[in-house]
Amino acid sequence: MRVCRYLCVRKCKQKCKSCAAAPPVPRAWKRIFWWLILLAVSFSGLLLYGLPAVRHLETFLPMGTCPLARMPPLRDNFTGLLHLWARPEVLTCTSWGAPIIWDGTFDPDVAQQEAIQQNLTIGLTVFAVGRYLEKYLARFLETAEQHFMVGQRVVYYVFTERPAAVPRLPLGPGRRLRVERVLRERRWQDVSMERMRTLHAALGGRLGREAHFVFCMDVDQYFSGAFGPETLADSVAQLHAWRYHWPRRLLPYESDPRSAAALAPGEGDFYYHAALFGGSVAALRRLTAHCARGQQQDRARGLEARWHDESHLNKYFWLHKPAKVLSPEFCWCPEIGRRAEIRRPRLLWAPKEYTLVRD
Ligand code: UD2
Repeated sequence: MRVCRYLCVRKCKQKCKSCAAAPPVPRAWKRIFWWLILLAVSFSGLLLYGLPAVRHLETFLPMGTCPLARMPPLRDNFTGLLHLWARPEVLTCTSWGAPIIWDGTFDPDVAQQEAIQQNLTIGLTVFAVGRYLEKYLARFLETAEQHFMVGQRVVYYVFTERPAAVPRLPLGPGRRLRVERVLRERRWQDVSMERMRTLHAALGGRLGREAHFVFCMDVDQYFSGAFGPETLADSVAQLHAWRYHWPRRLLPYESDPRSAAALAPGEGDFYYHAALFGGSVAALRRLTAHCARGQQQDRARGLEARWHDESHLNKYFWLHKPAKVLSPEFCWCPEIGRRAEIRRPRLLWAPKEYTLVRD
């Protein structure tokens, strides 16, 4: 009625008498109008600030508990005694008895001494093909100098199609950089998958002769904390930062039974991240041979696994269980936001800029 009177004064002026009888603006419309405003505000709020909060709910999905934590202490070749009970809020061992390494479960000094005593050389391989080189390589290597196996003998292997463009950084004592030329594949998927075949050949050559243990990493990341010999083992897999709380049936394994990477329903232990895996030279030779062969088989059948080399890696680790699993603290994505269980991230994903680096 008030609206009507207002309109009446402004528009009708002379016709005020008829206004008194005019029907009121329907209340339902007003309510719908305010609901729409509220919805629009909440939706944009959710998009801007809310999604990490919604994602945070997944931390309430339990990861399970480690039965070994209640049994006689587990020993590790590098870390000595493992304190699996030190992190009761997360899963610290696998069902096949391998440790899942979280901050607080190991003594980094013991690992450091053990590696020095064994007089090890540790390899770190990284591919920087096309625009990935300028965009990520310098930071990856600079931060590796600060945090990767500090105090150990390290040999970096950079694989690229443009060796001359690799930045020559000052390296610490006992550390060197080797650059290996590779052909540039046309599609980024092929660059990613071809790594398995190239690594297999390199491990059978100079890299395999020089190093005792090797880590293979994506270049679009950077170190942010100590990544030391506590991570070493015969075969090492990395829990995927975006998937470590998800129930198994939601994990993005390859499901096409025609693919060599396929896992049947009910198969799979965790979802492992291909941005970081490692192990002894012999174990990595087996892993890379398996994945390269699987990719080749798929190609011959006109198939490509859902997550390329990562799908084949997940199949391999289902068939051949890793001896050590690294918690997401060892390869964390800052976009996920803060999580109490991620105490000290050691390697961080750089922001993905696919439109910039992919053709
Ligand atoms: C995911 C996985 C990656 C692999 C890929 C397969 C992450 C952080 N990584 O990576 O391990 O399984 O999916 O789909 O989720 N590269 C080049 N030049 C190229 C393309 C790739 O050098 O043109 C190298 C580089 O080291 C890069 C890696 O291959 O970091 C993986 O490629 P990506 O980072 O583009 O793939 P992404 O992020 O989807």
